[in-house]
Amino acid sequence: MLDKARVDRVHRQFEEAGQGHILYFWDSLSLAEQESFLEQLESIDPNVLNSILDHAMAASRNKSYFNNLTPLESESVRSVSKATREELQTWERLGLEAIEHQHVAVLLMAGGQGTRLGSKLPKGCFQGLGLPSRKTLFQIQAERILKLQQLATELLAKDTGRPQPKTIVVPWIIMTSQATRRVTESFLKDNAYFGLDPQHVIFFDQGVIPCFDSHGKLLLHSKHMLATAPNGNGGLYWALHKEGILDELERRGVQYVHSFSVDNILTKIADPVGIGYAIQTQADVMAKVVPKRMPEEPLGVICRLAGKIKVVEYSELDPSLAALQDPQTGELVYNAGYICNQVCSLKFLRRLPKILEDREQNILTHHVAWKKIPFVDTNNHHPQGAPEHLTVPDRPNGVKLEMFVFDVFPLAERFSCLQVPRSEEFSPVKNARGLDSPETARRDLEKLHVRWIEQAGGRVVRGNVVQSEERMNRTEDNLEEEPLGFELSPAISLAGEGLEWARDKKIPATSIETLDDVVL
Ligand code: UD2
Repeated sequence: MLDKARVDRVHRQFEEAGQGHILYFWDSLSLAEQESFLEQLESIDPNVLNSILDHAMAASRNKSYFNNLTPLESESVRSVSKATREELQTWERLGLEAIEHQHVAVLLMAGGQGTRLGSKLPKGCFQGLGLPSRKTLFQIQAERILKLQQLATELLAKDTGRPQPKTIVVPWIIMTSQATRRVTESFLKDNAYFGLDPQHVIFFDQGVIPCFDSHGKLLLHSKHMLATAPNGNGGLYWALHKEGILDELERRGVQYVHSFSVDNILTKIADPVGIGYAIQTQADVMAKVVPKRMPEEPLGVICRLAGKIKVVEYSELDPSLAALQDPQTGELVYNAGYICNQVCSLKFLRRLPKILEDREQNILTHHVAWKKIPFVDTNNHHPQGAPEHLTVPDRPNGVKLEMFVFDVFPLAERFSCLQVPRSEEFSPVKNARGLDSPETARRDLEKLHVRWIEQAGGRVVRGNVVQSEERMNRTEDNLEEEPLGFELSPAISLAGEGLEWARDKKIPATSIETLDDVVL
């Protein structure tokens, strides 16, 4: 029997907040259902939720801030391709030293549902990338971390003159959501973490937030459960604190956290150059950017709002601003395309929960995403009636509220920005076909690997035909029908290093896992 006063309190709270409809089925629920529903409701303050929704709706309608938006001035963006060799070496050295001292952790944001790809699995486990190696995004990332640890350990041996120093660890922190946790964890476990030590693979869950219908009413997912959704990748900061991850990182001596999205096949994980640049600029946050390919490209743009750093998400940027061109260069004015890849100092991450707690600051205003949200329609049910029927809408019927990972950037005391070559660092898997799809990601990875071989003085051949990068560019349109099938495992090379063996050699266009695969 549930405590009546407790039940009454919760019921009253929701009714007074105008959300009493969610209790429509209450009397028909079993005791266990009532108990679990009550627990869910007690974890929520409906007044706070209403006000989050109101703020988010008001913010989504407010376009006046566009008048005060200015592009990020070019002096504020350093470019890897324009940096001198000395600068690159300095940044790389600083980054490698931080990794050697185990000051670096990597954080994968893997709480998103990846619906655009048309797969129910978390993106990291998606089997349809079609790479010659048949690897998934999770496997590629794990193998890159493994290789990085190996390279850093070798470097430490060289630096200290000790042949067998301790193994350098780069902890892999994985943020999941209710939607992705179970499958992600068991996928990695079933695959023995692709060689990584599970002690250093740390999972934590971001929060969820209830969904609303178009009239601001909470939606039910069942008779005794609210419909909820992950609270956006900006849920990261609060969850890092609440789940004890910041303490764990501190305990491990971590000072810099490289965070990135799950779907970019070219992510340079814990890239020493990027980390070194963040260290040299003493940045709380260092974000990587690429010039946007076209106004509609789905990248946030880093710009300034009344002088402060601001990232405007692609879905929110006024199309006329997105299309503005510099008449002299023909380049887009809002061109600093955010690629969901940043290094944050642990000090900054530690400061955030306190700031975020202070609601007055209203920093992480939620963003509104209209979605098709399955729901139990109280209008079509008798409260005591048959088991519920989930209505699956065929058009957006409600809103999910999301926080964005970059909305804390204005809180950084020092912010820096590094423009990176797209061909080396950015090719996301977003859609099932066309742009930003498995085909384009596969092609971009192949092109990069062919280029590495060529830079090392070798040639990739299929049959007797040389597959130079130049040729691949020429035949870009045919690549979909005719994949080359060339791929280098991270175990062979992480960023083009260690390929001296390829000099003056013809390398077969296959997946190369070990040097035994190459008949030299
Ligand atoms: C993200 C960026 C966009 C651009 C683009 C590049 C945000 C808000 N937008 O847009 O500006 O950089 O990527 O590809 O970052 N995720 C979670 N929990 C959530 C939602 C998302 O962990 O609740 C993860 C998701 O698994 C992915 C990353 O965050 O790894 C980005 O999410 P997305 O793929 O939905 O974002 P997208 O492509 O709209």
